[in-house]
Amino acid sequence: MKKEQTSGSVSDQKSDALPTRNKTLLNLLKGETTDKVPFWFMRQAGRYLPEYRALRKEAGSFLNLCYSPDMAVEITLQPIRRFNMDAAILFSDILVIPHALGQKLSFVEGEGPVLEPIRNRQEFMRLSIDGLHECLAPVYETLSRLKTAVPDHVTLIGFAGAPWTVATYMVEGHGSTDQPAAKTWAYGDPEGFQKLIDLLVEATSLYLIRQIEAGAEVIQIFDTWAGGLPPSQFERWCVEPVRQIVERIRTRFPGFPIIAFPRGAGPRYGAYGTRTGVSGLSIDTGLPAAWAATHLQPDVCVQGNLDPRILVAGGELMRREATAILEALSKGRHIFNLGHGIVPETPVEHVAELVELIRNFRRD
Ligand code: 1CP
Repeated sequence: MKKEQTSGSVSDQKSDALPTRNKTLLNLLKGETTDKVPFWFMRQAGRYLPEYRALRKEAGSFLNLCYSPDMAVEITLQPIRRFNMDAAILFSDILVIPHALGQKLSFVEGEGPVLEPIRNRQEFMRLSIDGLHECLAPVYETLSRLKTAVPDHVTLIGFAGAPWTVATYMVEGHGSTDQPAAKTWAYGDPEGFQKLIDLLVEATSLYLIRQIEAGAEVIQIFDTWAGGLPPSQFERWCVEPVRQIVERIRTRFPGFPIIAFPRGAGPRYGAYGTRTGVSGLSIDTGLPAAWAATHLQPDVCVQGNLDPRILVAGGELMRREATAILEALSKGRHIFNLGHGIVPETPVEHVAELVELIRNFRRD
């Protein structure tokens, strides 16, 4: 279990020196600067790796992988063995929360997640938080094993989806680019939709606190569909629920490092960071790194933001774009990452070349 801290100040966290000694990424999030730029890649474990595809075939179902600590530990470590990233992210999915709340969920090969949709107050009554920890116990077990299995310099990241993004899948029943069903409910019956968001805030806070107790050293909150909401709705459905989760985690673990990824938030990234109080902001592909350097880096650590499709293309374009991002963010705290998750068709050799480029970069 993580040591209780009495105050959230940066200097207090630094007194926790032993376990964080070599962890560049963790120390950066706690306010230190380094000449090396730490890196990891969203969705770094997954279908672009032949060793992942082999295990996935063996497991039969994707949920089986998430709920089998042996396999989940192995998959988390696969990209670390190849590329020695500065962080390992727990292998799981954001949709285990709806599953643990009682929603039917399956992952259809080549199609993605399929859920039995919850579209109104009546269908909401099917959900229950009572079995949450029992269903998610294998995830906690995975983290506690990873805590000792990851190399010393590697920071262990736990994660969850933000309530808005998770709700879009729960209401839609599958992935979508414009979330029509979730918006219909949120705009037509905001009080009813609020009940779903409140349940997700509660479940996600309890889940993330358990992840930290099991060994997660940083938490990332994925809000993949934040950018689709108009400014008038963004505060209520994206900012406020994440602010509450951050507060719940920090009440238990003062100053705990949390990164948020409000994808597509554009100029709202700044207020989002201030209002939620997160330690890091993961910026998407569309946000200019120079804008982030001016508007975000003075207050938070910035993570990002190479286009995953540029990693697929590779070559001179990749080298130029990656170097431009490293330089634009070199005056403040920066974790190199992609602007969204690695896609399955990414050549492994391109990842290896990018890793070398990041490792050889030094800020002046
Ligand atoms: O068929 C397979 O093998 C499953 C593919 C797969 C994988 C490898 C899914 C289904 N999820 C994952 C792992 C996963 N998902 C991780 C593991 C850790 C890592 O290596 O990064 C993480 C952090 C996620 C997070 C996740 N799942 C997000 C948020 C981040 C993002 O990329 O936007 C979202 C939106 C999901 C939902 C989901 N799960 C899986 C798929 C294919 C999707 C996307 C569905 C869609 O909307 O198209």
